[in-house]
Amino acid sequence: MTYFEIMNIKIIYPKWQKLLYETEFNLPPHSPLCFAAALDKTINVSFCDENVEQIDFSEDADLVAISAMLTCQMPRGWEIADRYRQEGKTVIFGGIATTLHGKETLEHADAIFLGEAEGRFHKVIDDFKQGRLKKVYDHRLDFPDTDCIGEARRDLLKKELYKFRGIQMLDLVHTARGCKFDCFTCCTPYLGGGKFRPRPLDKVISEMENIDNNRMFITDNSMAQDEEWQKKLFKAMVPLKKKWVSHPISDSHEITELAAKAGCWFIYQGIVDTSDYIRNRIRRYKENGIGVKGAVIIGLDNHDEDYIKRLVDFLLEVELDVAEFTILTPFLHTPIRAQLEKEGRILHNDWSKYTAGNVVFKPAKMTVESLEKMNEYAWKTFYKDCSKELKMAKLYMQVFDREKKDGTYKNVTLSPDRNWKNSENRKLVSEQ
Ligand code: B12
Ligand code: SF4
Repeated sequence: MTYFEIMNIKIIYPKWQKLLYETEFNLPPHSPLCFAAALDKTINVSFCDENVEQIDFSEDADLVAISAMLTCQMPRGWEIADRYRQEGKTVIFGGIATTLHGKETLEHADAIFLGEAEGRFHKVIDDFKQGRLKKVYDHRLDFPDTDCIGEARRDLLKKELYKFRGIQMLDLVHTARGCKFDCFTCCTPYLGGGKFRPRPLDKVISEMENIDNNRMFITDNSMAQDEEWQKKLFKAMVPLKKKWVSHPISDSHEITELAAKAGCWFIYQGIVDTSDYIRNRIRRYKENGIGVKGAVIIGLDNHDEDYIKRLVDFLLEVELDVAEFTILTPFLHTPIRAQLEKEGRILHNDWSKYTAGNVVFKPAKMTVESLEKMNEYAWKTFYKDCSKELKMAKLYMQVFDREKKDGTYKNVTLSPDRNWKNSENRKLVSEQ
C-alpha cells in the first residue's frame, strides 16, 4: 500500500424502502454529514445519498465509507460494498445500523466502525494509510465528549435534490446525544449509552445560526430529558427566529410555551394508545400553537382490530394534525426484540423488510394479514376526508403565517405548476 498524504473518501448513504402509504419525501441525511465533520480537514470528501441520486461507481476514491442509519438500509449497503470490493476498493461501514448489525456486515466490509466517530476516526485513517486497517473498530461504549462534535458538513449536500413541491426540506441538526429512557421499541439507549449528553449550548446556537434555512428538524432522541437544559436552549433560540420540529419536549406548560416562543412548529409525538395522557399532551401543544405529527405504532400485544379502529377514531377526535402509522418492528437491541425472540414470535430476519411498514413478527391478537389490513385501514381512514398532502400543507401554512409575522418568510415556491394533484391543493396554493 502506498502512503498518500491527501486522500479521497466517498461517503455513501444507501437507499431504503419508504413506507407504502406515506407520501414519498427525502430529508437531507444527518449522520453521514456528522461523520464527515469528524474527518480531518485535509481529507477530500464526496457524498452520495442514493435516496435522491445514483451512485457513480466510476468516481475515484481511496476509501469508500458506507453510512447506514436504518436496518433496512443494510442489505443495499452490503450490495454496494460487494460491488466496490470486487473492483478492488476498500470499504468501511459505520453509522447506527452498522453498530446494530456489525457481525453480518463484516462479510461485506474491509472494516467496520461501531459507535461515534468524533476524535476516534483519525486512528482508522492512520491505519489505512499505513496498510494495516483493522477489521473492527469498536467504540460502542467509548463516547466522545460532546464538545468535540463539529458542525454537520451541510456543504456536501446537493440542496436542490431536497425539495418537496418546490419547498426546501428542513435541515437536520442535533443538540444532544444519548437517551436516559428505555422505551420498549427503541435501540437508542444501547447506542447512546443510556445517558443524556447535551452539546455545549454556544456551539449548538452557532451551528443553528449558520444553517442557511429557516426551518429545521432537531433530531435529538428526546429533548424531554432535562427541563433546565430545555429552558436554556429554548431561551437562547428565540433570537434566531428559526422554525423547528422535534421529538417530544417535556410535558409542562412552561416548557411548551418556551418552545413555541423559540419557534417550535410541530412535534413528532409517539402514540400507541388512546389515553388521557396523549389527549392532554396534544391539547397542550395545540394551545401553544404547536402542531402534532403522530408517530403511531400499531400491532402491540393489546391491539386487536377493534382497538386499532378506536385508535384511529381517537386521533381524528383529538384533531391530530398528521399521522404516520408504522407497524411494531423488533429491531435488534431493543427490549421488544428480546421479548419476541424469547416467545419465538420473530417471523424472519429479512432486514430489507424491517421498514416499519411490514409485519415481521407474530402479532398477539391478530393474524399477520389482519395487521397488514389494519395498517392500510389506519392510513386510509385517517386521511379519508383530507389527504396527507393537504394536512401537511396546512401545517406548512401555519409556519408560513408565523414567518410572515416575524419577517422570516422567504423561499416559498409552492406553485400551481408543481404537480399539485387536485383543486383543493390548488386553492391552498392560490391563497399564498
Ligand atoms: C433523523 C432520523 C430519521 C429521519 C432520517 C432522515 C434522513 N434523510 O436520513 C427520518 C425521519 C426519515 C427517519 C425515519 C425513520 N426512522 Co429514524 N431516526 C432518525 C434519528 C432521530 C436521528 C439520526 C441522526 O441523525 N443521528 C445523529 C447522528 C450524529 O448520529 P449517528 O447517526 O450515530 O452518526 C454518528 C456515528 O454513527 C458515526 N457514523 C455515521 N455514519 C458513519 C459512516 C462511517 C463510515 C463511520 C466510520 C461512522 C459513521 O459518525 C456519526 C458522528 O459520530 C434516529 C435516532 C437518533 N437520535 O439517533 C432515528 C432512528 C435511526 N430511526 C429509526 C426508525 C425506526 C425509523 C423508521 C424506520 C420508523 C419511524 N417512523 O421512526 C423511519 C423510516 C421509515 C421508512 N421506511 O421510510 C430507529 C432505527 C431503527 C432501525 N434499526 O432501523 C432510530 C434509531 C430511532 C429509534 N428510536 O429507534 N428517521
Ligand atoms: S423512543 Fe425516544 S425517548 Fe424512548 S428510549 Fe428511544 S430515544 Fe429515548
